[in-house]
Amino acid sequence: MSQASLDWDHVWIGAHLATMRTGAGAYGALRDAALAVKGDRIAWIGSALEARRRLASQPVPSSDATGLWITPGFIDCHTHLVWAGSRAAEFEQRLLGATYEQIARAGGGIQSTVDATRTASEQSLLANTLSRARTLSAQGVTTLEIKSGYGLELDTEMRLLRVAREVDRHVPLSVRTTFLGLHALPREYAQNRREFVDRVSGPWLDAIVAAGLADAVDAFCENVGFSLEETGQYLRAARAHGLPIHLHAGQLSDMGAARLAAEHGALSADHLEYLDAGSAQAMARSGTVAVLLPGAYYTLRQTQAPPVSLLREAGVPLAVSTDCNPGTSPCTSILLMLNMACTLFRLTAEEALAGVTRVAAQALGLLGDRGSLEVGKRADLALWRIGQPAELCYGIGSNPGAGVVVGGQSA
Ligand code: DI6
Ligand code: FE
Repeated sequence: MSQASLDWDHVWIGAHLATMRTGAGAYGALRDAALAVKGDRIAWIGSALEARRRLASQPVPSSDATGLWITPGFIDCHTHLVWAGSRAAEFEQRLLGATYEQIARAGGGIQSTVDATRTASEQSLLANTLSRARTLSAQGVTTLEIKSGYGLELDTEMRLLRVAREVDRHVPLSVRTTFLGLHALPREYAQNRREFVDRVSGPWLDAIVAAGLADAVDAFCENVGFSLEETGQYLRAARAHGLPIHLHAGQLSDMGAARLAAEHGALSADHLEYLDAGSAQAMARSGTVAVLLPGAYYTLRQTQAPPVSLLREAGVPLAVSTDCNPGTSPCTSILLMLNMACTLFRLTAEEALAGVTRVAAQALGLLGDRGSLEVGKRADLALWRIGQPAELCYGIGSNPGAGVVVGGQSA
């Protein structure tokens, strides 16, 4: 044969691909297609016919994927996956009328999870976290961001980040870690906010960076969290270390946090129920992604949805994530988030799907490497038994997952 030898390790033949490439039509869809991998990269994308023609002369291990859809592996770009204990009692209090803010101010809320987490062993934290990560993996998640934030003392924060870093040794996905240093003011600093913020922004951050435990930072800039000034101090310290920034912004009130995120060139500003047009434009200028978290909106029974049309008009990319956490989004279903992003926030199905693939990759600073099916990108795939991509958003509680491929390997 004159044809150059096929440099493929494996090829999936016959599937429809939702490549999620921009400018390639709805969902970047390719029907009756084939996708080949070499090592951990996508090596070739083309028609099933062409793949079969090439294989006729040069056999390569292949899978018949006829009737399946393949999307980029899902990216859950905002989770607080490592915690101990349960907040079911708080859920019951809220059913009786207490608000999230009232519970937080009375020393419950995040502080109660901190109490349970500080006394939990690394082993039990890992077991809980792996169980959550496996549930996400079964729904097509191949990249998972995990924040710390339930330690609020250096040792425990480091333990949470170590557990997070351990997850991808046991579950087929890759993890990005975020040091959420300013999540809540722990009780022992109740009279000493200043000292806490100084420590988190100084020696704690230094130690976490030195140990290589964080890929990014985050803070809860909110009336029950930290002020603009406190958050700004922390973000400046993070930038001095060269760490990318995410920010919980505009979840319960508009304090100007999204604008602060934009000023610091943040990768993402997350939640954004409370956001004005000027801040949306600032985010667009700085290339900051809006991460929408319908699970928290739903759990807190909020009534003001993020201003999606403002964000669209400004040209801010929209990501979608679980926010998996024990207080406001005890949710390990990225598929349910797709549904809620559409039903509660009125995203189109294609926007929602982009929000857990291409745009979520951008929110983690990984767009050049993953988030769409393109030659050269990481071979992270999710396989689905569906007739059309919108079914991923339309179903409630079903899971049409037919497996994932992570770094070129079927899992
Ligand atoms: N916003 C949230 O929704 C979670 N953290 C945050 O900053 C809630 C965390 C919790 O209530 O445990
Ligand atoms: Fe969160």
